[in-house]
Amino acid sequence: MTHLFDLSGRTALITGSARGIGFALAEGLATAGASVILNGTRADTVTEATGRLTSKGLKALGRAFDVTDPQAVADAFAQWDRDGVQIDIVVNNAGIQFRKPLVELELADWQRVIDTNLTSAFIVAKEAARRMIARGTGGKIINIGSLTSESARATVGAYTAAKGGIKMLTRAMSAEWAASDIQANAIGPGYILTDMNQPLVENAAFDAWVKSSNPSHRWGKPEELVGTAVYLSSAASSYVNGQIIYVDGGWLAVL
Ligand code: GCO
Repeated sequence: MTHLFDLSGRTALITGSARGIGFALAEGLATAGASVILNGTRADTVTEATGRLTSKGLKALGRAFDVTDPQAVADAFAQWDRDGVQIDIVVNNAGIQFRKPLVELELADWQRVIDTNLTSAFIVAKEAARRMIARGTGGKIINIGSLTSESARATVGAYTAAKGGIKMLTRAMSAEWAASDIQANAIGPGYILTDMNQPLVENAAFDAWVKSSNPSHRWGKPEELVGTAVYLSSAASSYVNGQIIYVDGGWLAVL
């Protein structure tokens, strides 16, 4: 039965994986047998993160490139083509947060959040899916959503719009790619203990709100997302398409 979740022989690209949720998912997929490719915008942090995985005997490579830049993404895939690296799994995790009321939000900041959190998923998945379809090998696309894929929170309007878009882009991908045996799904993390959320953790009122708003009465840990990522990356989810699985302590399930 465990072979269902075995990722041996698969290569997974995880965007935004030098830290936080992305790094935890890269480590988890590698532990499940995948060869992982870490990504970030800075070569030094990507190299450091990659080294943390290889020092544990895990199969990991790193490549720093800007996932919002179509040419940089095309160049990365072209290099993997030349190197004979076949990307079987893509985790579109790259994301930023920018907290400001909509009436004060500058267009440039709106665009930066949309580009990083939503458009990059389109750019990267398009390059991967074109190759998966041409090879006839199928594949896995896992987009990282959010509670804000479902419900809005004031002051994170651009992020909410992007994460809502992630849910529907995931369904659009499944509409077009399921026939090619590509399963496109999403994971919707709850409030997770990450660097991005550290200002919220340190805010006593916000911390109390998070703990009172989900029946588990606690923040989640990045490694608690790994099981769902392995499931959606594996043969165990071969007939699952267009879904978003919330890993949120039960937040969205209860009043
Ligand atoms: C915020 C947080 C959230 C979480 C997560 C919740 O400012 O409210 O950053 O956006 O990161 O997305 O699912």
